[in-house]
Amino acid sequence: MSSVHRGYAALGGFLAAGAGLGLGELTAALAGGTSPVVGVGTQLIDLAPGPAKDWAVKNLGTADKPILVAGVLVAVAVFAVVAGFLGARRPRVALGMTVLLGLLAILAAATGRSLAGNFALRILPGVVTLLIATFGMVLVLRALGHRRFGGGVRRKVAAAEATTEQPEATEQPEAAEKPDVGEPVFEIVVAGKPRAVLGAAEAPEGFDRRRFLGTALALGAAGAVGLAAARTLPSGVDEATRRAIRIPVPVDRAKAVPTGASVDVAGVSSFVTPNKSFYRVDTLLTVPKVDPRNWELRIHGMVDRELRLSFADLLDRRLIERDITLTCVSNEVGGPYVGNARWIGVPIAEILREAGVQAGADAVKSTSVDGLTIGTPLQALTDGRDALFAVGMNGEPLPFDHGFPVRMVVPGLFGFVSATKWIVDFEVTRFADFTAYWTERGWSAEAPIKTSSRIDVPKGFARIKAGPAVAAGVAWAQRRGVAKVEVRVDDGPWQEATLAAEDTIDTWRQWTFRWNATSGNHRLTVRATDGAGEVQTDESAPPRPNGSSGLHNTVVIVE
Ligand SMILES: Nc1nc2c(c(=O)[nH]1)N[C@H]1C(S)=C(S)[C@@H](COP(=O)(O)O)O[C@H]1N2
Ligand SMILES: [Mo]
Repeated sequence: MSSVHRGYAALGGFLAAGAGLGLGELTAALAGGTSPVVGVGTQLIDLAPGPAKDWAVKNLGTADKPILVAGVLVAVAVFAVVAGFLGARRPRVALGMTVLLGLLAILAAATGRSLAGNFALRILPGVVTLLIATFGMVLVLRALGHRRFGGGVRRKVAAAEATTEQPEATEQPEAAEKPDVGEPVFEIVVAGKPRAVLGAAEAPEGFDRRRFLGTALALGAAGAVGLAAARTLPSGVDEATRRAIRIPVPVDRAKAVPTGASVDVAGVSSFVTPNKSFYRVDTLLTVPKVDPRNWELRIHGMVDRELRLSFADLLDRRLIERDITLTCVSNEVGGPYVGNARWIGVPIAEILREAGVQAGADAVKSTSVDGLTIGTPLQALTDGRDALFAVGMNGEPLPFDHGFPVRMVVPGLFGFVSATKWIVDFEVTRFADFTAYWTERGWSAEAPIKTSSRIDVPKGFARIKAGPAVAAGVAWAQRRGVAKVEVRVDDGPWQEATLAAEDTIDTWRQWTFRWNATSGNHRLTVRATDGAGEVQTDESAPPRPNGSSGLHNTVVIVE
């Protein structure tokens, strides 16, 4: 068999899988259900061992998702090319591999995280992928000339008809047409139709270039059109709809941020983090665009009265506005996963009061639209802090990336145990009765924020001039507040930095430190003391299981 032939086969395998994937994605876009690519990718996220995920968060940041999607696509492409290539000689292997690919999509959809919902719809795109890819592969094998798949039949039947006058010619009519395989092709005749006995002896002597090109074109078009349409079809509500939503003015406004809360040093994190640069951490490959008109929050579990709140119901309630700093447990010492925003929302405590919490409950299990669960201590929602069902962020409806239309925000707890984005379900329960998504993966069930501080300027290995110099940064200890920040140069004594004005104990606080830089390399180290008098620990801990600790330092080159 020629390598040209194998090349066609490989291309055919690629196009068959592409057609399956394209139409599967299109089905997901049109009908709902789990997109094959997203379903498989999400399962990879959920099944990835903790260290792999930590590595991805640390080294890839937000780019981890496009990289994962690209990885899935490349893996599928390679697999399909190999399947097609093998199909040149071993059609059943090619077919088996193609079916496997479809089954993978179905399996991911069937077992992946999701809300209880329509199971058949969930796996439908995977089923479409399996059927189309398999059918496409059959067409490819047929064009390649595998007679079991109808290939070569045209010619064979024609040959059989043409040779009725000379029956002896049907013995091995293809032997002459077979350029590069010397073995004889064995043939059995069932009900008058010639069938090939598959095996190494069989060669696609009936390769039909015209049929192959037609098949390739059809499959390629199906794949390309399917993928393109799936990408461009609007999914959920659009940005204009989101922007057009008017959040009522809260009855209880946040007090103005004190002017002294922002220091005038270039490079320090702005006191309010703009939405577009606010860090984003979640496990979703595609950001949900939930339509607020269909959104509903179910409050149930250990409550006297189950509540169902629409988005309009929430906006009609008493809204409050608060500045709250959000922190991710995955943040390394000195890392970027912390941001401060002005939120508008409904106090969760008021809704819990209305529902009536029953004795014995100690937790809330909240679930997002994609089925991810987060566990939060009930106490943090009822002890008087401003735990919110947030609808607004920095003067606009929540951005899609940050949980539109509604998310939780709870001061003093890491995001993974409190800040459920795209929330749809809120169940009052007990920690003993469930395990939340991250807890299942080795993170703590409960995780208050650790007192932390960061040097923003100078950046590591910055070159500065000898003489009076300034360092600046932020420190945070939500719920406790920041009472003091100290900096030390090399192994010198701890010296008090100047604190910017405090907004609230739930927000971070900027600091500046003026020092006399002498030439040479110097290491600046920072530590904070919280409002309870607790000094930030210098003991290093990695993010897992309940947040990093240790002191941030920066080396500066003084010239
Ligand atoms: N639905 C959902 N909500 C989620 C997450 C998630 O993966 N899915 N991640 C949590 C984590 S770990 C953090 S730190 C915050 C981050 O919120 P942000 O992306 O708006 O900064 O959201 C939390 N809420
Ligand atoms: Mo997080």
